[in-house]
Amino acid sequence: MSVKTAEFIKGVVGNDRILEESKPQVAFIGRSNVGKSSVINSLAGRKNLVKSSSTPGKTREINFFLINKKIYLVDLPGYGFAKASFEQREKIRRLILWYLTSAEIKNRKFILIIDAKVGPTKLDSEMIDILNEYDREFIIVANKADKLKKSERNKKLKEILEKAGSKEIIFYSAKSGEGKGELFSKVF
Ligand SMILES: Nc1nc2c(ncn2[C@@H]2O[C@H](COP(=O)(O)OP(=O)(O)OP(=O)(O)O)[C@@H](O)[C@H]2O)c(=O)[nH]1
Ligand SMILES: [Mg+2]
Repeated sequence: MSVKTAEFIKGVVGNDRILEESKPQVAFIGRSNVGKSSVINSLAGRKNLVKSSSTPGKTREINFFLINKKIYLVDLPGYGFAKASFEQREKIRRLILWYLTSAEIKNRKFILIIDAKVGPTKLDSEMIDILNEYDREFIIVANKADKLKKSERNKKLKEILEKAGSKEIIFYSAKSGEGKGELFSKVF
């Protein structure tokens, strides 16, 4: 498959008919600033389909992007943005949990993005627990792998596997394009 069309459809903060559509949804979830928007752009082969920014915490809605008129890539707001107020963080946390636990969406999988260098944080581990609890299908993507020395890889991989359980991990770099083919084939 190749990406022929990629378009922003809408941002939602609660119930919406888009959730009940039968098209598959692939949702990107992860800490603020981990590179969710950049990963979506790199997969779609578009520089600015999703706004990525050096100011974290910009995305506050659940944004839907339609690829080739048949599959949604879903950009969730990032959790754990330290500079946001408690209320703002709670609001985002509730929104993520609402989407994650929502039963209407039938055909859906999750791409959990973590920072390859930092490894899974406490909040990432919590998210993994919730995904497992609700029996959601997910893949872990370790983004910003370009920041990792080759010699650090195995150690990091072991650390991530330990904390995440025996899940599949893809080392990825939205910057260099590493891992793109592998993730692409899982998403589409
Ligand atoms: N070195 C490196 N930097 C990256 C990579 N992916 C993203 N970044 C940078 O990380 C910053 C955050 O990227 P975003 O894609 O906006 O992150 P996000 O997860 O969507 O952030 P929020 O929407 O705020 O939650 C930007 O400055 C990107 O340029 C990567 O693979 N390697
Ligand atoms: Mg973003």
